[in-house]
Amino acid sequence: MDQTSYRTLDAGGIRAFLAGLPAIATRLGGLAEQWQVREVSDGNLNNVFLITGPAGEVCLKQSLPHVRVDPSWKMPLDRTHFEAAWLCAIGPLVGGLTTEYLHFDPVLYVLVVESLSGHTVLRTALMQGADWPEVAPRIGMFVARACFGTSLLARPFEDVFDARRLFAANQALTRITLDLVFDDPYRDHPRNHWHDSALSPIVLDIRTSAATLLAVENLRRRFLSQPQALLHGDLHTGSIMSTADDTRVIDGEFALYGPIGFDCGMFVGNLVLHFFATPDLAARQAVLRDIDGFWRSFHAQFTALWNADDAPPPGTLRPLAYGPAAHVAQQAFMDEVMGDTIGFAAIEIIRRLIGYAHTADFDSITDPRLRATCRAGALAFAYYVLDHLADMRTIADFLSCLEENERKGLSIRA
Ligand code: SR1
Ligand code: MG
Repeated sequence: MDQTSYRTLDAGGIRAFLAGLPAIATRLGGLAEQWQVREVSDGNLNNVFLITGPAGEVCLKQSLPHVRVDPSWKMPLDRTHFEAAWLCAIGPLVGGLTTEYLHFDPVLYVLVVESLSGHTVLRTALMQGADWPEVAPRIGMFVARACFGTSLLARPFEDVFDARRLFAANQALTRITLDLVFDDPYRDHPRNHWHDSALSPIVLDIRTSAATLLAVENLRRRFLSQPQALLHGDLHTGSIMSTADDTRVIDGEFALYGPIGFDCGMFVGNLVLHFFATPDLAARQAVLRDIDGFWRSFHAQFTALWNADDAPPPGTLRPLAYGPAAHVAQQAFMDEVMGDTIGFAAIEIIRRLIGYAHTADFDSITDPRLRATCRAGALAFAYYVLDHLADMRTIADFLSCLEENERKGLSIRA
């Protein structure tokens, strides 16, 4: 393999690579030999490093030819290419709610971005008891701006179709989502696992409920056939880094054109996982507040952008009707996104409990019986939502159902 071919970089290789990028070398300052290279790989797929110099710090992410946590699971390298393209597409739209793009190398599949080492992964912060009421509304704003700005509502169809073609090639990661989120959990598959036998009867119920399976099929089809906007594609609480005052969405490697409610639902589903994993009443109330705050912020920002343009950019879909009819059509669209959000949230909860990729939320519960009860509560809630999806059309319905669970849960935990 010659020097122009892909190779997995170690600390020495990273120093040499960055030394060849004048803008980044200047940002780090000093000499390459002085730069500290620290591996911080945390996700399932890639190697991630923080590089610190006398003047500054950057974050470097490199695709591996396999899943990082399972080298036998081979994977094409192009995911950092799609993450770079996502970052360049949404960065100008979201007003500082993501990380700064610095460089992409198409041979090494290396992406260099601003370091966020002063921030904490939101899932970790929640598990540590952080209560940051502004974070969920910021994520609502992020999704609204990124989705509106990449949709037919803001751009000529020619631009949108070009972007759709680009991201339609992100097939390896879309396949992961299709299989791991929408398919494996609903049948026997060696990648599935769950820790507590208390979940087994609920898994059986899910897999034998016609209403639930039809809801999943419908959402699966919508995931692939409703290219409404450029999505993050994996917007769980591990894809968000935050402080109390500053929130950034990272890790857009799963980016694709899809239904806006998919990003909303992933975020809401992961908040619900935290709801069931925390023994603290105030923290559970904070989750209810955050889901409500997220949706209100998303809805307000998306409709404000939609209604703001007195003079829409040339080539975009100018309104043909104004007044009440237009309002009804807009409301119908937002309701559709809300219905998708609820369904995708339930699907995300299920796959995080019985599929391949679990989350750490429940690991902080030390009592095994309580941990099993909490996981079973989350799974039963998601099953209930999917089984009653036709009746659960609003975020208020969804929150009422969660509050009802809270009342029952109190007696279980006592
Ligand atoms: C093999 S990748 C498994 C999961 O990790 C990513 O973060 C996505 O959530 C994916 O489903
Ligand atoms: Mg990720």
